[in-house]
Amino acid sequence: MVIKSVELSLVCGVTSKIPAGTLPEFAFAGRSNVGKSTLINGLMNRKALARVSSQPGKTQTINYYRINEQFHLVDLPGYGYARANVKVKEQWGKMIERYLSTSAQLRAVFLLLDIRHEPTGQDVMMYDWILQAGITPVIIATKSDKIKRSQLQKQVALLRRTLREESHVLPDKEAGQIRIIPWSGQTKAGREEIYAVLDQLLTQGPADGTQAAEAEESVQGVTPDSAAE
Ligand SMILES: Nc1nc2c(ncn2[C@@H]2O[C@H](COP(=O)(O)OP(=O)(O)OP(=O)(O)O)[C@@H](O)[C@H]2O)c(=O)[nH]1
Ligand SMILES: [Mg+2]
Repeated sequence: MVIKSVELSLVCGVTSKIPAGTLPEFAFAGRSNVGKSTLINGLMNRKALARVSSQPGKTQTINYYRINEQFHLVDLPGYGYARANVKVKEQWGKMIERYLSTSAQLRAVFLLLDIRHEPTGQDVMMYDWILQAGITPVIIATKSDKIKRSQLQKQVALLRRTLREESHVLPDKEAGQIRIIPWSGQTKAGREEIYAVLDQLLTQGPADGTQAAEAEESVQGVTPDSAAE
């Protein structure tokens, strides 16, 4: 994938209507501070178009970035921000649910998990929401530069195992196929693999059950065996 143009095309507030849109969308979900905005900047080759902050809870709107006049990367607000009040948390849940259920152009959701930590209950809940919406979830294991290379395989296995064991929705037969791509915002390791997923889903047309299943088989994710390479 070659990035020719990027622009922030739309900012959607908590209470606003989710726009219908015409371009394919790829959304980025995950805990506050997990690195969603950093990943979007990395994919766009921009240092700071998406706001990055050491303060959690920075992105509290749904931000649409238009790439190559061809598709949107959608930065979703992070969850698990302890200092957010109850009302904000409630609004957040409604907004994400509304986005997942009404966005006709959504091709995949990248769920970001910190490679260093076991996924939380909220992470698993988010994973289940994505599955229930009939959308392909792709796990991005962020901050891979913060662990030793020798720990990579073990941590990827921990993420996979927790999702498999804790998910209430994941069908058994698919449990071994959870696609996990380690990524570093510092070294950009993993970027080509993420571009390959985007390319693949863009050429496939709108996601329905069958196409998602085919994508699952044909896109190479990191399996426990290949993670150590
Ligand atoms: N070392 C390292 N730091 C990262 C990486 N990704 C993000 N960070 C840092 O983690 C912090 C949070 O990153 P953001 O991209 O703002 O996280 P976010 O998920 O968008 O957070 P919210 O907008 O609050 O939901 C920043 O200090 C980033 O520099 C990574 O891959 N490696
Ligand atoms: Mg952000």
